[in-house]
Amino acid sequence: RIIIIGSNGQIGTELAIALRAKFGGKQVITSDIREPQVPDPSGPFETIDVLDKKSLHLLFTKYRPTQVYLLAAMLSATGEKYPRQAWDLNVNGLLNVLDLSLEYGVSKVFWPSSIAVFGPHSPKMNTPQYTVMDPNTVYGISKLAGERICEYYHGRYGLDIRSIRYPGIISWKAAPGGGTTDYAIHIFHEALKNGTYSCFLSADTALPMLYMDDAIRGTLALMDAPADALHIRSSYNLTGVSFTPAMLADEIRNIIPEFTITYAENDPRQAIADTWPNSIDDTEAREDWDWQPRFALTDIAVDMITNLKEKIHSEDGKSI
Ligand code: VAH
Repeated sequence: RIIIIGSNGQIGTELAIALRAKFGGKQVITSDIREPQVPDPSGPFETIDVLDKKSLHLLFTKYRPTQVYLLAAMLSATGEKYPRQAWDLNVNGLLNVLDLSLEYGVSKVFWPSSIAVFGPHSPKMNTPQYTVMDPNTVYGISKLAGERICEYYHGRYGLDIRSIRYPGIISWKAAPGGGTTDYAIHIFHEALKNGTYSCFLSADTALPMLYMDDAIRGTLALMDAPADALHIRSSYNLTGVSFTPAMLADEIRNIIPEFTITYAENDPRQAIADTWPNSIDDTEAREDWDWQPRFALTDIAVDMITNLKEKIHSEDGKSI
């Protein structure tokens, strides 16, 4: 059985869908700090606080998982508002899950890191797997610490923990939660509803991004890879495509010609984005487990608008 901790989040929601499709609903236990807005009757859900080790113990005893996916975290922008809570959730939540995974003999664990582990002195273009890393957000610091902890638990205790440094993830099924890259999601909602978007990052802020379909496929490919093929036990660089808000606006205008964009000044998320890479070198993922992105920027824009149009239409019941 598989347990997903943090299954209500942007990535957790879609990992649950993919893992239930692959292994069967009842084999995948979803869990989060509160009930999901839309329950999924195909499999069990448990309310869990990953910082409450006692209740986590009960969860592992009840289901005796063979795999655990830990997606519970506080992202970059929210983490700067609540730094101690972000450190506590992102680091102690991980330690709780690693300790229990060892205790219960879990065969594989997945934990997401982020390109936020790079900082102002990391190379900006084609940032390599190994380089200077001086993150200056609590989120980035906690993810860098988490990577060191994962590599330690693998090296010292033999825990088969696998990790990906996700870039900004773009999706339409579940809302993102407090990220700096979330402009690339909000822009589609605003384009469809209001025909205009006030972007909190500047027009030329290039960031590495990944479409959710690619992120899920890549995550499952990593988890399916033979252990001896994996040479990285901190966290794998991974990316799909890099673009700026101006480039994304152009793509949207190709589909919605009347779309306009404006740029807000002095948003705190600009200072965070300015410390992150413009693009990522994911050679090791390509070599070790055949990673290959499929969604280019045009594909992302088409897929987002097609699906969001449908979603907004079915939710509002009115044509747009
Ligand atoms: C964030 N979406 O913006 C996350 C991600 C690289 C960005 O870590 O915080």
